[in-house]
Amino acid sequence: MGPISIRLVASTRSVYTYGAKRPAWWVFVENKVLFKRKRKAVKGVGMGASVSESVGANIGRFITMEGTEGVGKSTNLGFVRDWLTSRGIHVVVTREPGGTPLAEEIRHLLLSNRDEPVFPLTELLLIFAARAQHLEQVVKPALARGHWVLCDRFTDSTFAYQGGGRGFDRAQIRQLETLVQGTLRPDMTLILDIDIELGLSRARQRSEPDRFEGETIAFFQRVRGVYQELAASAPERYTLVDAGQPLAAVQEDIEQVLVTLLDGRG
Ligand code: T5A
Repeated sequence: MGPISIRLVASTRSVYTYGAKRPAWWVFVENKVLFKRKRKAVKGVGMGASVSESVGANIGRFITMEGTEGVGKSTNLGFVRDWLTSRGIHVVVTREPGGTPLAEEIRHLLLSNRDEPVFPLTELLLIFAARAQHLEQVVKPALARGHWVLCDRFTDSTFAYQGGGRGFDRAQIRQLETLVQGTLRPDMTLILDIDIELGLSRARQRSEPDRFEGETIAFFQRVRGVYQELAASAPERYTLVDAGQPLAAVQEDIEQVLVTLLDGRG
């Protein structure tokens, strides 16, 4: 049997929202809460906290799932959630754009087909607006509680779709990333990789094309190209999984990544 992990975690005020009662500190043994002490939060504290203030409280793990259309993110997110949960890890599953009522409204604005053209800058800013809300309300509080956050798409989608697809300069996206996230980045990102036409055909079998799914094959090839570049640029953070395989084989590959991640946790 390997060493047992014990962690004492103190909260900062910035993780509290809505004046609810929240634990002030926790003792984790093997990622399960053994003991927690509660205190009453001050009403409204945390609503305006900056990302950088909360980064110090990032004690859970932040895992993101990425890929082009119909690649199987939602399907495999459920697999990852069940796999982690069965090992006693508290998992919060969420998505982008979306994850809070306001951010879901922005998602609806972004995905619906409309007659008025949506300018690339409008799209980019809406995505980061939704992200700012989602981070403050869901992601940072969950991480600070020691929960693992499993997010269907995050800022790598912005680099891939708005950067690769729409042609935005990567440096401009990085500026917004820093403004909205501070230093917060996912701990691990699974990029599901698939032939574009195969993915689109899977997505179209499931539902009517949304505003993004109406884009050209060339657009999605650029998106895929950025994902492949990201994976090659930082193998310690990204794993590229061949999502064109039968589902069982895809999930075997994902399981290998999760085993490695759990082996390496502090
Ligand atoms: N966006 C998002 C940006 O442009 N910038 C950003 O910063 C962000 C955050 C969001 C859109 O917003 C854009 C990108 C997106 O276009 P979305 O719903 O998150 O949209 O993304 P989609 O790719 O449209 O999600 P889908 O729900 O269509 O696809 P999934 O979740 O990847 O696929 P899933 O799991 O639903 O699977 C699709 C079908 O394939 C089957 C499933 O059963 C399902 O029927 N399937 C398989 N079949 C055979 N073999 C396998 N291995 C299979 N895996 C899944």
